[in-house]
Amino acid sequence: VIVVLIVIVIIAVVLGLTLRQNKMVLFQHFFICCFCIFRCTTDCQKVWDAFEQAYVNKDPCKVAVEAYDPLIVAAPFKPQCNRMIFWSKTKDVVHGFTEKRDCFVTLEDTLLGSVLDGLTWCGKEGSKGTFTTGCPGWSKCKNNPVLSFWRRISAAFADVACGNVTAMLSGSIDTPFNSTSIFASIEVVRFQASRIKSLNVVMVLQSNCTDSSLNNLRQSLDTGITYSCKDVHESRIQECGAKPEIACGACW
Ligand code: N1C
Repeated sequence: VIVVLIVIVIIAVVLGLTLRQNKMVLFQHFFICCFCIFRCTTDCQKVWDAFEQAYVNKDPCKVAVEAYDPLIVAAPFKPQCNRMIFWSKTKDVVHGFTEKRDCFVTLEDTLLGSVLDGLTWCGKEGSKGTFTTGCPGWSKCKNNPVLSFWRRISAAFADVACGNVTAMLSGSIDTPFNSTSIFASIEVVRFQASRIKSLNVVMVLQSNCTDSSLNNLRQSLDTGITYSCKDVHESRIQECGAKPEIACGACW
């Protein structure tokens, strides 16, 4: 037993040092481990390869949204009818709630979304590496590996949306439904009436269901999808998060 323990400690130390020395390796290991923990049946190497090919050996300002198509094929989204929640400028409120109650699924609760949320990565022309520093910021160029990734997986998530779909928007900004947001420009336009019954907007942070930008949302919706909007006070969201006896459908 002692010998086995010593061997495990040595392996852990060597692995730890290697990972610390090499951020790229750390990134890959983190990614693959997360995939494996998340879904043991996923072929992690296959998913990692599909992810890498999108940006490796490329100018980090020239990564098109379509570069991630093979990644979606390798790790497709499963439809979760009546449970999917979209958001714009309300990430913290949404996740504050979804962390406590198992009512809704956000993109960050899926395999790809959870593993890459909050991370930065890019490649370099003439290099096989993945870099986590020195990557172009969003203001520098639109076709960067991180933004193209979110644009591609947001589209794939919206493509499988079905049943009654929820969207949490912020009433405390000038334009709750902003045409430049990923929600407006990529997700809403992909909602299909053949799959989706209703889009139910939950307006948080300030009442604003009467805002004129929501007319644009109604107009963007595929004919046949019912629209509704409800102003919901923060205290109600917190109450629902704290009281599992309140049914998901009765939260708002
Ligand atoms: O541009 P947004 O919001 O309207 O995008 C949000 C919308 C959600 O419905 C999600 O399904 O698009 C999806 N999405 C994410 O899940 C996500 N996680 C992290 C889009 N973007 C996501 N991010 C990062 O936040 C990413 O860096 C992206 O550009 C921002 C967009 O957030 P936003 O402007 O509040």
